[in-house]
Amino acid sequence: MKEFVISEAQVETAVLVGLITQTQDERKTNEYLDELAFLAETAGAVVVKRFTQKLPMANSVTYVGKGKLEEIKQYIHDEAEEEREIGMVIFDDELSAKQIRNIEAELKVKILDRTSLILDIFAMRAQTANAKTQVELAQYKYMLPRLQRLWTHLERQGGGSGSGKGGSVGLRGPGETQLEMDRRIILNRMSLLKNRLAEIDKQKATQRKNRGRLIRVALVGYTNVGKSTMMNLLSKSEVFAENKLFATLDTTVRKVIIDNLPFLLSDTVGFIRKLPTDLVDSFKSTLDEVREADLLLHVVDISHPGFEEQIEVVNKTLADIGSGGKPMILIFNKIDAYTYIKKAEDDLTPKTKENLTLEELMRTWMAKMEDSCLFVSARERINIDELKRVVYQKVKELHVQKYPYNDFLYQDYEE
Ligand SMILES: Nc1nc2c(ncn2[C@@H]2O[C@H](COP(=O)(O)OP(=O)(O)OP(=O)(O)O)[C@@H](O)[C@H]2O)c(=O)[nH]1
Ligand SMILES: [Mg+2]
Repeated sequence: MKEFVISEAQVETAVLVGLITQTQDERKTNEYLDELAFLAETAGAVVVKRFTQKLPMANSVTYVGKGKLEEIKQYIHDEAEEEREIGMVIFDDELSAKQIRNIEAELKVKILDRTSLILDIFAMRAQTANAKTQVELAQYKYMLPRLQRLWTHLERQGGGSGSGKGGSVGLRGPGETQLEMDRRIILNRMSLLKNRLAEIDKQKATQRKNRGRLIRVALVGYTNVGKSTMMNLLSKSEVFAENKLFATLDTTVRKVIIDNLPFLLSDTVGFIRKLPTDLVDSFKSTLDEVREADLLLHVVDISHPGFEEQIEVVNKTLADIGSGGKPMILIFNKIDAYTYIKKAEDDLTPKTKENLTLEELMRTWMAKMEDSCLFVSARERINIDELKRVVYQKVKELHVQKYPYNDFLYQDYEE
């Protein structure tokens, strides 16, 4: 039964590469690379080194400049000398087929970009038929424009004559045939997957219709902010929550009752920056729950230094899927973990956001959002009664608007 014994899991080592550009300063790049490292860890890799380069924009041939690529190559070589193998190099932005091909030829290790890394995690996390089908479709979507690269690779192994530009001319004929075949196989598979998803969509739509006249509330937010923890807290259910990115991939719906008011609450996939719209599209049926919700609970991790940008990313993604104008309550979670840098009394330079106390931050946001924002800790159960009260009020309001003749639920609450 040897094959069933999982051997000492082999940890893959990874190197990260990011750019500092006109639109992305050094602080931002470092934050993005922190997130990329977290993604890599979630996928099971260990990050051993980061490379950054200042460029006006990404180099269309090799992403980084020639010198930087040489530096990375040298590093991989030196590590190999020390018997430390670098398993992969991960780039923070989506790479084109051409870039991947050129970089791979130079570095000779596995090349990943942010998108393929996220897809890898999605594939690892997918549990339900729905999630699995969506991930597979997204993987093919990613692969299709990069097919040529796979083919070139095969041809190289097959010992195609010549190298570089000279070789590719003579190889054009068989290459295109092979490429066409691969393309057709993939396109067929994609249409099969799309049909399957349409079928699942239909089932889900029927399920949703049968749910009756209840207000639908959806938890949304950046990945790892605590949506599932909050779902568990409100619905007393057991949804998988973990300190990893994309712990949740499919949508869970629970009937929740606060006092005597029942409503439906859904927990769904978290959002992340630099996620290609194509990928978001693949999650259409998962996100239908958000699209059809009456109220959004937008959960924010206030202990994360980049939480304001995360709010923007979520709002933008919501607008992209056509859910921009929905009633929303902003829930700042993890207040137990909030930290700030205290300024010295005699320091007269203006306070930056790193210097704000939780109270100051709360005041700023409350002024901006009026009564639709809250500060809680789902894990430490701070302010949860307040959360329930606010959600109750809002759901009740929406319920009376939407189902005016169906207000029997509130009998106990008639004053
Ligand atoms: N300190 C602190 N940690 C929290 C709090 N709420 C959740 N967490 C932790 O944050 C991590 C992520 O929580 P999840 O509930 O899985 O987050 P999620 O938003 O569902 O994440 P994805 O499904 O991966 O997008 C877990 O380790 C939780 O224990 C909180 O109020 N305070
Ligand atoms: Mg979750």
